[in-house]
Formats: sequence, structure tokens, C-alpha cells
Amino acid sequence: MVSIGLIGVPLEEGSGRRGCSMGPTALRIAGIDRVMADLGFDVTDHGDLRPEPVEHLGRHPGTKHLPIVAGYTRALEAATFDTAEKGAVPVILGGDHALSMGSVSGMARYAAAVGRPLFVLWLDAHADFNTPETSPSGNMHGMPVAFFCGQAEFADILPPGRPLVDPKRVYQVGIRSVDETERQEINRHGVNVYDMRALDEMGVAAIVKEILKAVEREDGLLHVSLDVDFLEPDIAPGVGTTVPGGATFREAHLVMEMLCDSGRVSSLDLVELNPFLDDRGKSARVMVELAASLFGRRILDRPTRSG
Ligand code: 6HN
Ligand code: MN
Ligand code: MN
Ligand code: MN
Repeated sequence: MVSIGLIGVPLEEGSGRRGCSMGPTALRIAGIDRVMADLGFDVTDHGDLRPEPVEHLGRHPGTKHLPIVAGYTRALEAATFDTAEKGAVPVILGGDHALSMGSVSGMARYAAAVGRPLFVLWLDAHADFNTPETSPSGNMHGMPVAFFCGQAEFADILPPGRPLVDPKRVYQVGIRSVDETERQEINRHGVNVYDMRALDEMGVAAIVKEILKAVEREDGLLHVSLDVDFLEPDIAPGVGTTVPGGATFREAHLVMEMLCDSGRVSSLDLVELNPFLDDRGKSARVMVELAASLFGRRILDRPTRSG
């Protein structure tokens, strides 16, 4: 039986406002564990992580709340690696998007240990490729991709020599809000970006097929990071950084079903849910629905189709 390890991360300091600390609880109330158990998984809920104490951090003037973000990054890097190493799929219940510094770094260490490349699918309105030097806000939830791709500016959050993710193996979908220097940096580093225009022109199925082909070509592991603001704000208002023009429920659902069929997903972040801003649990329920589809819930059994 395939195992899933749920890891709660009540981090909100990366987002610049209160509320995401209630995200793990809201996802549990919406039934994240029950849904996965009903699909036949052996689910273990590891509860909420506590940040590791941190000392001797270098000064990073462009960051807000660095010590707590660093403490969670260290704790989650270890918890994600341990969960994957025990043969379970880590599912991270966020918490703001700064937590992906830890989850993706943990999976990068696991991928290196098993000798396979790690790919990252970033489903988000934002590119999250700022550094302390380029960030307009200092909020660390706008920085995780730059961090796990190895931007030197904040290297001392984790020990030196940690495995990094090659930016050319990062695929971003749904992007529609990028800061100017961030735009230059993602281009310079070769991050693969399918912005909303690409999604409208190509359709989401063609995009996901291209990405999965790249993962399969290298026999990679695939970490999926789902930010609530990937979705259209009408269907998921419970997030502090809504941007109009997001993915519809049907588009997001199709992404999840195709990912499920691929059998490639090694780990998942559910991030940025802010229950304080939500409308009667709507966004928490949508996130749980999407996770259910990613792990195999389907409308009907269907014959395998080619193409
Ligand atoms: N998120 N680019 C903006 C910033 O402050 O760096 C917004 C970041 C949003 C972060 O979506 O997780
Ligand atoms: Mn994000
Ligand atoms: Mn976002
Ligand atoms: Mn750089």
C-alpha cells in the first residue's frame, strides 16, 4: 500500500500578514486525511512542525522574519527528507509559500540520494524568484524558488553544499504577476514559465503534456507546489495575494488528473491558504478536492487513451 505523510507547517511570517498559520487546521477540517484514506492510501499525520532554533544566521537586510522562516526551513527540510526516505509521499499542509524552501530542499536531497533528478511544478500567480536584494516587499514567500535554485544571497539558511534544483527543471504555470527584476532573473536562469497567456493560447493539457515529457525523458521525480492564488479568486478567495485571471476549477482539476495518471508525483505542497480571508471554508475545500484528484479520485473509470 502506498503511504502518505502529512506534515503541517503553520508558518505565516513569510507572507507579511497573519492567517496562514491556520492553514493546516483548515485543510484537516476540510478532510485532507480522510479523502486520502478513502482513496486507499496509508495516511500518517505527523502533526504540526515546530521551527528549529537558529543561531549564527548571516545578516540579510532585505528579509522580514528571517529567523522563524529559517527555523521552519531547517525543520521541514529534514521532515520531508525523512518522510520520502521511509517510502511515503510527503504532503505539506501550509503555511505560506516560504515553506517550500524546506520541502523542495528536502526532496532535492532525497532525489540526490536515489540518483534521480528533481523537477518542480510551480502552480502559482507569482514566480516567487525574488532574493533579499531584489524583493520589493522583503516577504520571504516571494523568494523560495530563488532559494532552492541556489541564489547565493541567502545560502546560510541551510548548511553549505546542499543539493540544489536546476532552474531548467523548474516549470511554472499560471504566472501573471512578476516583479521587473524577477522577470529578468527567471529569464537569465532559464526557468520554464508558462504564463497565463501561454495557458490561454495552448490550453492547459498541452502544457502539462510538455512538462511530463521532460520529466519522463530524464526519469525524474516531480515535486508539485500548489499556491491557492494559482486559482481564480472567485473559487479560492482565501489567500492574501489574489490576482484576477487565474486558473478555473476545471483547468486546475485537469492538471491534477493528468499528474495522477503520470505516476510521477513524489511530493506536494498545499500553500498560502489563509482561512481568515476565506469564505465559509470554500478555498480549503477546493484545495482538498484538487489534492484528491492528484491522488487518484476520478469521475469515472476510463479506458486508457493514447495521445
Ligand atoms: N506568493 N512578488 C511579490 C513579492 O512580494 O515578492 C509577491 C509574492 C507572492 C508570494 O505567491 O507565494
Ligand atoms: Mn507562491
Ligand atoms: Mn502566489
Ligand atoms: Mn543568480
